Amino acid sequence: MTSKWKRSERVQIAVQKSGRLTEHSLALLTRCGLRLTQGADELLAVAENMPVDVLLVRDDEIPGLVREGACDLGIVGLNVAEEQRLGLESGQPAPGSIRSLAFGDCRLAMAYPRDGEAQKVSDLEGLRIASSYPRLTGRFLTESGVNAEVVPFSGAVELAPRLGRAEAICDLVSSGKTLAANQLREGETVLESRATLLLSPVELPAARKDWVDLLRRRMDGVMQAREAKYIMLHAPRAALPVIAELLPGSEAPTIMPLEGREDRVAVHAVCRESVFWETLEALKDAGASSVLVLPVEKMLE
Ligand code: PRT
Ligand code: ZN
Repeated sequence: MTSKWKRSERVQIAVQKSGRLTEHSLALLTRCGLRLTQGADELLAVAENMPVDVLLVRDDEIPGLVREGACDLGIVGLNVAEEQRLGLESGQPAPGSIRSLAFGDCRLAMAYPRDGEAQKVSDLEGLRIASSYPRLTGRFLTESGVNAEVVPFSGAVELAPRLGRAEAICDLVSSGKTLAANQLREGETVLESRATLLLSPVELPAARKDWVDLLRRRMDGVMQAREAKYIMLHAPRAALPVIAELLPGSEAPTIMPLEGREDRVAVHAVCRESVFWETLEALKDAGASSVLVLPVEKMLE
């Protein structure tokens, strides 16, 4: 496909090719306005309407690509970004983690065999901990003042204790089902993780930087709109101070008169935090009626 944009203008974004972050990452880019078409080699998706290419790679490759400037932006779990950052030599520039994205939630946590000798980090002195995140694990042990051996393990870490390779593990957990199925008990949290947006430390040509900034602003907008709700209701004029207090994370609601009703007004507000049933019930108790909660599609400030 020929393009009206110069090669040097095109922003390169690294995204996981196939895994837990893929669908959400591509959906986020689509919500930022990119119309993506997959290339024949399946390693590249090209935006038709903006100078943006999406490189589809293994998640472990993403921090390196962004660090070296082969990609300007990358979307990867904070766990992967932090593990690799700890492996850099001092003074080596790391990609900046510039925004937390609202998906890929998990935690890197210690886990102990239910019937094992170690049940907490202080029991691990002189013992072995298997992990695919040896640097984060090592840092946690050091910070906990424990001298123990970290056994690097790639894949199926939860089997390490049964294989006699370690007395505890440090692994990613989301629901905890995998730990439970392997008779492991979750212990201390080493890192709370979610998908994060990485920015290259390599300086960008001006034209490309403008597009990177535009994408960053749109991602901010998508993230804000995700939680935001538009609330409409009718309320007694006298209850307005109480109602305004109850609207979560909203500034200056719009107040409008209701035809033929001196005592009641219409209130419209954007709420930036989750609106729970409890909030709606409290609004009703304060005299509100005809309460409507609508999703917000886009936000630009
Ligand atoms: O092929 P590639 O190298 O790109 O992918 P990958 O296999 O290394 O990564 P992938 O797709 O499994 O995960 C990508 C990212 O998703 C991780 O780096 C985390 O940031 C995030 N994430 C979120 C998770 C989980 N949740 C998760 N539950 N990554 C892995 N898991 C594992 C967990 O360790 C357990 O083994 O999934 C299993 C199920 O978890 P439970 O707790 O629900 O049982
Ligand atoms: Zn990986």
